[in-house]
Amino acid sequence: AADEPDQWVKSVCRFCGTGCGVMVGIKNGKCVTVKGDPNNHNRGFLCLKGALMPPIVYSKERVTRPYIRRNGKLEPASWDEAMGLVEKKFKEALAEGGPTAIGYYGSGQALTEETYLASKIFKAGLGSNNVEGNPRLCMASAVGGYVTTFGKDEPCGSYSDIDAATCIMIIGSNMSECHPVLFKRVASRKQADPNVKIIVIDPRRTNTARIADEHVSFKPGTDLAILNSMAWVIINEELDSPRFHGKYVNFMTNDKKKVDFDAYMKFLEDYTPEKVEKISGVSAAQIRKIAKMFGEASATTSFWCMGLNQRIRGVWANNLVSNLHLLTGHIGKPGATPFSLTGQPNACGGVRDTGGLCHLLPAGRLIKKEAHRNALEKQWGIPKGTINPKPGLHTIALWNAFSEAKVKAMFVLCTNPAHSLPNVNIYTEGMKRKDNFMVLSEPFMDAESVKYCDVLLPAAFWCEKRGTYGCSERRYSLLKKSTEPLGECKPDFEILMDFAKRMGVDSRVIPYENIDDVWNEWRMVSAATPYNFSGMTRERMEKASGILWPCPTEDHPGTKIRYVRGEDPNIPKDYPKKYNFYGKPDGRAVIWFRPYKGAAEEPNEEYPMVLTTGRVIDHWHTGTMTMKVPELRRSFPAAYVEVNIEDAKAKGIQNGDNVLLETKRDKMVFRAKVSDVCRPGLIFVPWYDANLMINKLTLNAIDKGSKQPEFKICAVRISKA
Ligand code: MGD
Ligand code: SF4
Repeated sequence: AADEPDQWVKSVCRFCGTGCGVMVGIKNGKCVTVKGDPNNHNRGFLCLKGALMPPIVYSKERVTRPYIRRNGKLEPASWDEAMGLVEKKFKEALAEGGPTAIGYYGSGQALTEETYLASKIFKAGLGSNNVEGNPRLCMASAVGGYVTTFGKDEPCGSYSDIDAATCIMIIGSNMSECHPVLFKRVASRKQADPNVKIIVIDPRRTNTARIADEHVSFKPGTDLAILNSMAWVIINEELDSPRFHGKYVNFMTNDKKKVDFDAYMKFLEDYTPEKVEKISGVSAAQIRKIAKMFGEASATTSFWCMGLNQRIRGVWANNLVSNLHLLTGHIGKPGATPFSLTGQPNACGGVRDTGGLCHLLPAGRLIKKEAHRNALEKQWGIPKGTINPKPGLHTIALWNAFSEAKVKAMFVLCTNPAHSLPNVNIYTEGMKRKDNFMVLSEPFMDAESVKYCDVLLPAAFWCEKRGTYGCSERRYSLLKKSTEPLGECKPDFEILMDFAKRMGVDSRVIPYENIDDVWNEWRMVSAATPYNFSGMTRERMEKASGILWPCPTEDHPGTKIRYVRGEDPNIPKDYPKKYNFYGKPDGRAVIWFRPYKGAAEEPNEEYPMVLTTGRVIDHWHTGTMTMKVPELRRSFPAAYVEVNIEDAKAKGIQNGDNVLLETKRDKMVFRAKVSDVCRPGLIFVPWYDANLMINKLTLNAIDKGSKQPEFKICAVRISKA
């Protein structure tokens, strides 16, 4: 047919952390269609977002040349003029304030190689550890949870656990809308075997909850108490596995004291189902029921996402899910694993693995550890002592410092902070200042951050460049370049290299001809660590539909289960025990005592309800991409507020009425959607709409450990507008 592509090029979906494989259909050098890759884990399925890419690539809002802001207006400029100004401003900031006066703010949607490169340029080339990115808003608590429990970041299992699980617990995740193709796999598992039990723990009765045997609706923020109570029931019903936890687990108090199992039982006495019913609003009978489901199953897998991560107790909530797996031994067997779902397509691969945060270095190394810095300096061939031993500023601290013009020059790439940061008015006010400077690499003119940047660089988009994404299950896949960049657009790799050269970065720090060189260096850098990407050569990646790390040799198939002898290549074949949590010095994972504590801003007399925010199925984050697709825009044209029927009745609110939302920070009017999705006392607003930015109302309180903001809970007042 006339519209048939003349070529199909293997790639990966641009959106969620499911990481579906796609085939990009090319005709006359243009991307004309997209279909699912039948050989990838998604088995050819895609959701609408993943399938409807062409109108995004060719949207009329594409930025196709550089711009400089002059007298308040963005005016076209040449690449040389734009990059010349970036160089001048960054050099001035360095001269005035030293390396802490500059910063990089990147993304879990940038390619792995791009984040590795940016982090290296700033940390090794310019002496600044102010390297952050939107994964701090997204997965930081999961990182904190894994590192404190297992000693190493990233999930232990893989998507194939879904097919073997007999109980699946989904907590703090609206998987059906946020990871639709993965949710399809869960629903298919349930359909094929109705004896498989599904538990959904969520204060909203989302579409995810509609396949649940038990939907647990609780007072927002009290899930920590529920998880502790499940542990209490599991022990009291003798559903725990002393053989497992006796051999492979340490029990640890909140202040890091090693104690015994009896002390844990004592700690849990505050969380009997009857006590937790009073805290959470969940009946003791339901807590007992789900705990038994979890413990009695032959293999339980738990999934969670932002509902646990975007909390001031995010790390603790993550620990508490892993506790249940370590208590019961539901770990390291097919179908049995704790599993955090990643929000973005490359938050794992790009940022966490390659160390694109202010306290990290590649492959799980830490800036504050001298041995880690020195090992990396040696591998990078740069003088010992080059890397600054002091971690940089985390995301909220970095943007606070930029707003106060203490950080003077910021490089923003592949993220839209003027829309996505919490309590965003503070930060957009800061971006307006004349005494700081922001350069933005962005493909779309209507992204909110474009309004505030001083230089705008036209970024090549998705199919216009080459590199890797690493999705939730540690699977890395290659995105091949399939079309030429529009106009004067350049891949972020080229933009970053140009920046580094202009800044006079030592050529030993950036010895790359092309993006494949960066990948090969990353393989080498990972090789001495449990990450080990050595076997993932570019030649292999060209053909394979993704490989799961660790993958130490070219004939290694990739690793589905970590920490188990015979599965994880980091454990010697003659290791005397079956499990080895090698991230911990004694090979034992940790069951943490994490008490329930309330949210940063509990409802009160003035603001008596709870506001929560999140995604809808058809939109991606700040909407810069999905709002360009007519079908997706039509299905969710504008943000709204979801109100429970009882609350609506009490306030005289009808479906479709305008409703005023007020928090301590700002107020805004939304259309009401009255339904039974939210529990009474809770309202939900999706955050994709640039015309109705809910982040003007949200709170920037952060988790003490992970520094991740509490997007999921703040106090709000609603009234008919
Ligand atoms: P995106 O819309 O994904 O949101 O926040 P952002 O990262 O700010 O922004 C990506 C930007 O990169 C877009 O403007 C897009 O057009 C641009 N882009 C696309 N491709 C490329 C490319 O190849 N190169 C370059 N240079 N640019 C590109 C996400 C953040 O938001 C995250 S990760 C989470 S988890 C938080 N979630 C959240 C929430 O749940 N509720 C609320 N209220 N706020 C939230 N904010 C957080
Ligand atoms: Fe893309 Fe996620 Fe949809 Fe898969 S489920 S097609 S990765 S948005």
